[in-house]
Amino acid sequence: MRKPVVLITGASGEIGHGLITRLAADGSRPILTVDLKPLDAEQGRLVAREFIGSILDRTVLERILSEFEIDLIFHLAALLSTRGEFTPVTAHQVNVAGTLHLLEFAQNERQSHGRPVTFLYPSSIAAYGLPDLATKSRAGKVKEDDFNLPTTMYGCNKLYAEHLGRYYSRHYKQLSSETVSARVDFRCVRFPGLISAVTMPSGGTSDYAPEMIHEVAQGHPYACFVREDTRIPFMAMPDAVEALLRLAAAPAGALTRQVYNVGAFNPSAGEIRDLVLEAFPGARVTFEPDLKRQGIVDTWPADVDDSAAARDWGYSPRFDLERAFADYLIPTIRKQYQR
Ligand code: AKB
Repeated sequence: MRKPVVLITGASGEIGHGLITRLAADGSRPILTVDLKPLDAEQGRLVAREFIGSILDRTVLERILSEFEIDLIFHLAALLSTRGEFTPVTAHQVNVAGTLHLLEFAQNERQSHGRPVTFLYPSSIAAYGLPDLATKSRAGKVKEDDFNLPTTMYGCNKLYAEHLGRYYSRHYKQLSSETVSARVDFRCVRFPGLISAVTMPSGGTSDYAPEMIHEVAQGHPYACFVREDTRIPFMAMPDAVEALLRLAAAPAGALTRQVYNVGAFNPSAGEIRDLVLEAFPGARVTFEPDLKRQGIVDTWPADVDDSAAARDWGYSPRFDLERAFADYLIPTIRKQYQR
């Protein structure tokens, strides 16, 4: 039997960065990565093998299938909500066809080595679509099965990919003459906006929060593209990585759902500005809403109900808003830009 391996797609993105570091420190499985972009040199040294290529290219996945026994997959590759609106067909290809390839790959691994394959999928608050601001403010903490009417290509893709995961794990080839006894173990978290102290996002619509902090820390003025009163949930990146690892490690019997909300804090853009100015007095932050991007954020919930994640697998974020700024974001970002 070959040693079980973990596969990360979209590994050179923001979540991949934190996840590789954590998985490498844990050392329980060799790490394989797939991304169009190479990992940075430091991260590259932490992985057993790095495949540079597209998840849409079946030959990459076929090579991996023939050489490795994968029992854990973090499928992170995606085109985010802002970028997806400029290239919706490409977004659909990457986010839906790409996910289909990975699920098929996971099912093939499951059948070929016979052991369980856990498939971790980060979905998003973009899977929600609240019809107007009055409903958004009345809705409060939104539950997983409410307001599932996304307005972006990315949100539609995420919601559909959740259903694909459910299909592969519960109903795959249900009419086949041969009984399919072994299916993929699909588990999904719906992330809020993520804020990392070490990487900058690109192509998302929740990017105003991390952009504001990183730009100001570099001494640049920042014009925020949403209104000051805009409110959506956010989370510090270490908690996002921890959530994926915790859900991956949860006993299957404890899980009552396949898709779980996770949240940590939900400041308005104005409250984020206040914390940024506290840390960097004299910085210049203005609000110059882009009405179209604003329209997207206005359909996302002001908060999420993550009680199912807390109950089933002990989800509990380490960082609330104050801690995220005081203990993680500001000290790490300061150090980074002082270098
Ligand atoms: C985006 O803004 O598209 C992402 C997300 C909220 O999923 N950060």
